[in-house]
Amino acid sequence: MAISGKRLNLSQPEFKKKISGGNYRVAVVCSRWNSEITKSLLKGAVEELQKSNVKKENILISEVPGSFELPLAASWHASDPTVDGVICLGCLIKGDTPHFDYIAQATAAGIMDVSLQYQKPVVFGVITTLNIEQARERAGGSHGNKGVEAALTCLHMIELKKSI
Ligand code: RBF
Repeated sequence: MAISGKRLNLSQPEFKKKISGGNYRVAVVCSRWNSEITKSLLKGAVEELQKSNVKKENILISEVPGSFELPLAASWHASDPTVDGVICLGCLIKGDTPHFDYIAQATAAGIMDVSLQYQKPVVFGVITTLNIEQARERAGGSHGNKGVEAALTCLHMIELKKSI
């Protein structure tokens, strides 16, 4: 999708909104599978939170083995009343067997369930690509960094919730 001939990307100025996250507390759950990619997503997300003044001590980072474990760890954080939002980061790369579809579907549905159950933003920052090159392009390459976008989405949704 494109805006003015450019690819749609949530970290573009059109989508950026100045948010003062000084009092926000955000959990970031990051999958270790394809860690070359997920480390970049994590770096992007944490830097973006800090740019919006979220304090270091209010960024709670947890690691899980793979994307399939993201919803459970997200629910542990979301159940904490002091946590305003959760960011889930992972990277699923399509292989020769159908595992990709099962894991991607379960992860996406699980993350949405947690969000609705706890009435808090639980952001889907999981890259699902056909190969590692496409993943690199979305983890700090030509398509931006989806970790940055996940952080912006989380901040936006926390602010929206507080305003409603
Ligand atoms: N987890 C990911 O986050 N990304 C993957 O690309 C990925 N590929 C997997 C492929 C297979 C065949 C299996 C069995 C697991 C894979 N996982 C992957 C791990 C999965 O998310 C989970 O951690 C494990 O299945 C244990 O519950």
